[in-house]
Amino acid sequence: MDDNVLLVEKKEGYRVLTLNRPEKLNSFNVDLHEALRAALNEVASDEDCRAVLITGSGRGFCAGQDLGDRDFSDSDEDPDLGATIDAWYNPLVRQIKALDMPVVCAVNGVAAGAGANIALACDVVLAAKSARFIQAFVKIGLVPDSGGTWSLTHLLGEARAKGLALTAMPLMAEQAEQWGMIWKAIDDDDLMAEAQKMMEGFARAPTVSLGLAKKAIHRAATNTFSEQLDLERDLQREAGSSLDYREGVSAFLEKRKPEFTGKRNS
Ligand code: T3D
Repeated sequence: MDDNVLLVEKKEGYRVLTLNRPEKLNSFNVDLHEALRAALNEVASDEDCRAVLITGSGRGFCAGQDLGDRDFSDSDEDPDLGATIDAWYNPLVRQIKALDMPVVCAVNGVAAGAGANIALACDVVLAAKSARFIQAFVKIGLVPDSGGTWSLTHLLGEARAKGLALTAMPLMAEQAEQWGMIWKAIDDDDLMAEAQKMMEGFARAPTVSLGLAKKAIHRAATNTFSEQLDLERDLQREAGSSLDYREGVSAFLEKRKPEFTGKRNS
């Protein structure tokens, strides 16, 4: 395995994961999948890690699947792309969704194919103004994957989801922000500084409550209003027994800044 395909930086309270195959616009090969899976597993089991930042090196964020690994010109057999989705892309986006802490994506350049949809699976998407999102799949005869049909439909509605998926039209970061597909488009030179600032905030945040809020918002996509009220009650009960809730209230009453530990176990 090539160890260099993913750069992992341990910061105080958070992790920065940088996709690092710049000459291929950080497209995914098996090495990159394996490295990212291992890094996210490690994050999930690290009590001191309270947030994750995913970004890319070079001029692109991620161009999806490395098509160099999909050269079937010498073979008559049909490839089983469902198997690679099962093995890699679906577990990856499920892993991102299931992490009980914020996952921020800093889209530093073009995000195409699964690269676009992995970004959309993150909790907060920041993007350089020069970045573009492309549902490139139809250009090679595929359908959007990595949760793209779900994310686009929920974030944008059917008309825009279909427009992007069926035409593969590039969507610039500022338009993506205006449409509500991402949180914020940022001047290129300021992207990483803003992302780091956000991460430093998350590293001092009440992590349990952030994780529970993330979970509740995911469930809102399928729950009825009444089911959601019940879920909020249950999650509030859980949040209310966290150390950070005690600290938050004490700090408010004592008119001081709270010092949240983010500990998941009281
Ligand atoms: O297969 C399965 O397991 C199923 C799962 C599929 C998931 C998917 O993601 S399918 C979609 C795969 N991705 C694409 O179809 C996107 C292909 N790339 C592009 O359309 C363009 O590169 C971009 C629009 C992303 C960027 O265009 P541009 O003009 O800025 O850059 P470029 O010149 O096309 O690319 C720069 C280099 O990166 C170039 O290499 P070279 O010629 O300088 O040696 C190019 O070949 C390489 N590159 C870009 N994307 C990929 C790639 N190499 C391998 N795979 C890529 N996906």
